[in-house]
Amino acid sequence: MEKKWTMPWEERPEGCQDVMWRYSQNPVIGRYHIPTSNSIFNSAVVPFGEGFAGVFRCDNRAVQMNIFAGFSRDGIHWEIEHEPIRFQPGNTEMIESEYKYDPRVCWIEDRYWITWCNGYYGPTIGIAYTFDFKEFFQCENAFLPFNRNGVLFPEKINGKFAMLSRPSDSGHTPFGDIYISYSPDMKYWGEHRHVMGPTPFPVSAWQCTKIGAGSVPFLTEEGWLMFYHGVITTCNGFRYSMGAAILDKDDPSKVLYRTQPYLLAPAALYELTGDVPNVVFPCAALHDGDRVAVYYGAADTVVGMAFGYLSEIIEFTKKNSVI
Ligand code: BMA
Repeated sequence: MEKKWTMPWEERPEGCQDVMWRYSQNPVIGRYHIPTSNSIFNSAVVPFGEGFAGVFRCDNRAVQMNIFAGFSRDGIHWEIEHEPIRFQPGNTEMIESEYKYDPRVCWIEDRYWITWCNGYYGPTIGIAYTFDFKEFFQCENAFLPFNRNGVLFPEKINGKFAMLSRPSDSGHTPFGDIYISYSPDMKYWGEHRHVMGPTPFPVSAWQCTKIGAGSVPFLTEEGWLMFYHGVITTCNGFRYSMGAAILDKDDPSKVLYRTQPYLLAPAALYELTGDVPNVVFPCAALHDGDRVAVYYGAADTVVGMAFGYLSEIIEFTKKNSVI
C-alpha cells in the first residue's frame, strides 16, 4: 500500500550528544486539551489514512480514567474527541470496565487493535479492535487481574498473535517483569514465557524496581525493537525512564540486546513536575526509514515526543547492552 503520511520529525539540536532528543515544541498535547480533561498522557498513535489516529488516555476532573480517539494530519497537532470511546461487543458479550488507561494501538493484518489497562476487579489487559477509529469492538480481556502494559506485536509469530505484558499487583506494584503470551484467535492466551526483568541495582539502577513494555515492537535487521519503561524506587517514590530492547525475530522471548543506560529520563520541566513527577512513559513509536519518533506520557500530565535515528538507536543498544 502506498504510504500517504509524513513522519513528524525535528533534527537533533546542535550540540546535543544524546541518542534521542526531545521535540522543541513539547509537550505536544497539554493537560487541558479537551474541555473535561485534568491530564492527557500515556497515549498511542498510528499512521491512519493520510495522517494519524490515536487513542489517548484522558483523566477527567473527577480523575476518572478513560480512553479517547483522536486524529491528526501531521502527528503533532491533534484533535481529540470530547467523549470517551464507546465500545460494542466484539468476540464476547460486553465486559464491565471500571476504568481504562494506558492504551497501545497496533495494526495487524486488516485492522487496528487496541490494548489497555482495563479495570475489572483490578487492572488487567483489555483488548478491542477498530477499522476506522469510529466504531470500536471490545473483546475478552487477555488475562486475569492483575496485569498492565499489554503490548501486541504487529504480525503473527509462528502463526499466532503475540503480546507482551507485565503481571502486577492491584496497586503501585513494587516489582515487575515482562512476559510474552500467544493466542490463536485474540481470545484465548497462553504459552506464557518470561522475556526480561529488572536489572540489579549496581548494574543499571534506573530499571532496577520494575519494567514494562512501551511501544509496539517493530522489525529491524537485528530483531524486534521495542521501547520500554524502567523504574527506580527513590526516597521520593518511583522514577520512570525509557530504554530500548531488541528481541529475537522468531522467538521474541529471547532478549538479544537491552540498553544499560536509559535513552530518555525525566529532565525537562514537564517530565519533572506534574500530577506524578519524574515520569517518562513511552506508549508508541513511529518509524520511517532511519527516523523514529516516540510518543510518551510526561509526569502523568501531558504527551511529549522524542526523536532518534534508528541506526544510532540500534548501535547504541548493541554497544551498551545488559541482559
Ligand atoms: C503506573 C501506571 C501509569 C503511570 C505510572 C506512573 O503504575 O499507573 O499509568 O504513568 O504508574 O504514575
